[in-house]
Amino acid sequence: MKFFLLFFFIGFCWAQYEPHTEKGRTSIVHLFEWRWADIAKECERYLAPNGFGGVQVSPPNEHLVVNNPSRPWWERYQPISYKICSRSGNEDEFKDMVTRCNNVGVRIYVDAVINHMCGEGAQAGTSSTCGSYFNPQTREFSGVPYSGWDFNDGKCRSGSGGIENYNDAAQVRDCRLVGLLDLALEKDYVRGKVADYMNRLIDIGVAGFRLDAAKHMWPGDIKAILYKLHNLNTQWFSEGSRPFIFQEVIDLGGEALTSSEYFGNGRVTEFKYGAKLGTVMRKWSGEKMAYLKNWGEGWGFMPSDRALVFVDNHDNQRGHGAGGASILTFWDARLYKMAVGFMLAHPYGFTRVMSSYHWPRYFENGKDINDWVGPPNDNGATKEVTINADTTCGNGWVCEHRWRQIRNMVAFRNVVNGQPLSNWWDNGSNQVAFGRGNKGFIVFNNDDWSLSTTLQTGLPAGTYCDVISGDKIDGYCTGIKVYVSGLLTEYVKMPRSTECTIYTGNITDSWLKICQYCQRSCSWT
Ligand code: AAO
Repeated sequence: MKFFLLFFFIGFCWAQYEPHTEKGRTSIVHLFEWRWADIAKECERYLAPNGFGGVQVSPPNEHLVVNNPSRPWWERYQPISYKICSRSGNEDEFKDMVTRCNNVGVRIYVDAVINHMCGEGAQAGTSSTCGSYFNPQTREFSGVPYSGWDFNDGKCRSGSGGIENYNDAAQVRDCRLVGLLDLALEKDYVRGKVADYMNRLIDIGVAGFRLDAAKHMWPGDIKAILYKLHNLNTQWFSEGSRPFIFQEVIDLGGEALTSSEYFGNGRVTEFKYGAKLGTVMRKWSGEKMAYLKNWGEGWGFMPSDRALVFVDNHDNQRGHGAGGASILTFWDARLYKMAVGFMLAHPYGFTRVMSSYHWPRYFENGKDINDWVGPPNDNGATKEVTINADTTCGNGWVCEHRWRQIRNMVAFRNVVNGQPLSNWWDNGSNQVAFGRGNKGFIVFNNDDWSLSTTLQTGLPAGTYCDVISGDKIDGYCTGIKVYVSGLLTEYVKMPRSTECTIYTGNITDSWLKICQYCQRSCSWT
């Protein structure tokens, strides 16, 4: 009994599930490969005014510079040291970003690559973003420093030294993932170096971490590192706040490891979410939207309060990682907007929106041969994210988070936060609708015929603005206006394969919140 209580106490103390977003902000966005200077500006000019809670940033530490192929995005997942010195900018620029984003209430979450250093085959030298000497063959990383003592070479039990069998838990944790030199995280010295790095970031003001390749680390080793972490910076966070932790564990079932082993440390990425939602929206394997009625735990997902969810991520949008061809991305814009809209309207999980750049996708034998292509750049230097007159991004940046439907659904999620899913309706096929208490209502039509029906919304009577088809600007609705009488929506008519969202247009608390973000007047009724 005593043992049980002690265990429970430790787990409770250190597990960190709370993202520390500003009150009323419920989603984060991954600004994949953005420069710190651009993220700082985006926090001020766009993310804060539109109610985004935070940003997942690409790994900020010194990393390998790969020239063959030329500067792939994945070079950032090959650490050379923990100096804050990456393709996105230097330490001063990083600090400036964290300060400016925090000052407008937008949090920064760092992608922490702590399972490994660079690949075993990299050439010894100084070809890295900060020029620290390293030698993968002798395991010397002078910028940390690490030496041969600090890696798992002696511990790995596979023939090749690499992970050969995902059904062998020890191999997955102790051997090299795609040849990446596997750190001995059971060593106090290594834990200390990793914790020093994370603590420097915490002291600068970050709110938490994505733990890259968490599946390849023993949960107990992660916990030991988390123990060493500082509380968040009290300039922006309340006394005693622990960093938000979400661990990248790919668990689609059928392997030795499960996500639940990591719940004691924090949240975990739910990869089934995007894989299944993509299958439903594409209507593969006989799936249809009507089946989404019990979406969430009912579909075999982890508990909602442990899940970090997303439609696509930087790996599976280009065929890396897991999920396969069902994953929806900006390349399938119409279905993608519906899927992201569904995710943001549905109460399950903590939501992350993806924001990408264009690359010359080209399939050969079912594989994108350009899956390595890095961010828009001039001779390797990442290009600025420019903003066009119509608020879209230039210079090759996609900026899905600026797409009207996605941006407005981020606001919708904030407004309906805490409200239960209610008034589910479906036609037995791919037309579905549901509300979130009396705050908002959404309708999807992914059938090949139009939708025309009367729905119970749960909303107070009034005129509502559909924020999928338009915006509410200065009290004027540029989208479809929807009239709700009593507790019934009188009329919903939608062309095939569209969606529309309705939320309260009366001057209520929830609407005022949105107005505050937009700094617009609220005279519309
Ligand atoms: C690069 C080169 C390599 C080279 C290496 C070292 O591409 O050829 O050997 O350098 O020189 C990224 C890139 C890698 C890149 C690496 C380092 O994706 O291509 O390697 O940077 O530059 C596993 C891990 C997961 C990982 C994912 C990519 O579990 O942690 O692979 N994601 C993170 C990052 C990612 C990064 C790293 C980790 C490394 O997000 O960007 O790599 O820091 C199964 C397993 C999964 C496993 C996948 C892929 O999934 O379950 O755990 O993910 O395989 O190996 C079905 C199954 C599903 C299965 C899937 C694929 O869907 O249901 O379970 O098939 O088989």
